[in-house]
Amino acid sequence: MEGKCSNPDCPAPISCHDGHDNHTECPNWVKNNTLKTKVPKELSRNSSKSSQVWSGDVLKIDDVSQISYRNTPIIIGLAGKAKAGKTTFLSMLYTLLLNGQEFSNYGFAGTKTIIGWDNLYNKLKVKENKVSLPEPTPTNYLRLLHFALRNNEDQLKDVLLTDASGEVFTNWSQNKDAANAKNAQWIYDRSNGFILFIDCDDLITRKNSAKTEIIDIAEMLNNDLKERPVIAVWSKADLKADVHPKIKESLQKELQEIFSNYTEIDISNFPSKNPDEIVHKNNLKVIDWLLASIILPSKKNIEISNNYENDFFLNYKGK
Ligand SMILES: Nc1nc2c(ncn2[C@@H]2O[C@H](COP(=O)(O)OP(=O)(O)OP(=O)(O)O)[C@@H](O)[C@H]2O)c(=O)[nH]1
Ligand SMILES: [Mg+2]
Repeated sequence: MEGKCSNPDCPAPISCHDGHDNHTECPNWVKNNTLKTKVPKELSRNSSKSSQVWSGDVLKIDDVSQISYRNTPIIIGLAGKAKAGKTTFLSMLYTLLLNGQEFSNYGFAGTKTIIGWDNLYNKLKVKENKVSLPEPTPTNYLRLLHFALRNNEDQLKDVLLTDASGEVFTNWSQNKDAANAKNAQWIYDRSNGFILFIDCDDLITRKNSAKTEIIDIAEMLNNDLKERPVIAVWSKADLKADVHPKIKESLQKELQEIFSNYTEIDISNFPSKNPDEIVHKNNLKVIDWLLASIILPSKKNIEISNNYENDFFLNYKGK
């Protein structure tokens, strides 16, 4: 098991400093390795309420402990205005995995939200340029979808992807403390990285007003971001050629100025050929980039160079 104990002198997970047979039962370990799930009252009253019993359905805020008991999950926050393509992105991710596509450094190792994924998959029916799509996410919803992923070193990573209504992000970008923005703030406080949705369709129809809304969300994201990575996705990129070049360039420039740990990519759910890079590859690359930015490779052993190469005594390191 991975993780680190809150007691700096403790070597757990190798063994427990306080003598517990199982280090995961030690309060010092739990303090560092259990996701804090302090829930605002209003959130737990609405549809985020958990059934506490594993059902395979999407997880609610109160259910996070079903995942966090084994290691601290990586939470990826999907941020963007209404109809920006957030839920469809999730549906497409699962559809691609079902069709045998893979993340670049991680193998799919299971999910606790199989019913939730299946519901999304069944709503996204791709038939030759015609896609039937999910309904708008209700404003009081905060769903979490889960993947367990395994890397080449056989380490398990739990990943949770958030799905909340775009309306709450627009409210949040105006006032992060607003009562109707709590789900967005929950996502902001807990996510390890973010996907910021840029809706090409909206940029075509609403032009600068659409751009301003994206910048507002970006600025609020940047408010207390620290080093957390952000990937901007130009969603509905099948339409990107019709976005006015000046809007495209200025938006790109402004986002680059706002964020430091940042990249961008085009994604779509409408393939115009088979395979179509922006559909079949880029949706997965979004997660690849975030995981690579969040999970930094473990530090190599420090190599100490010395100037005693010819001195056998000073070079002796024991056997
Ligand atoms: N052209 C185009 N339209 C798309 C694409 N993906 C989604 N759409 C359209 O965008 C609409 C909204 O997609 P959703 O995934 O529901 O958007 P959302 O961000 O989850 O919306 P909220 O839940 O309301 O916040 C869909 O109903 C489609 O009409 C795409 O790749 N290309
Ligand atoms: Mg949605």
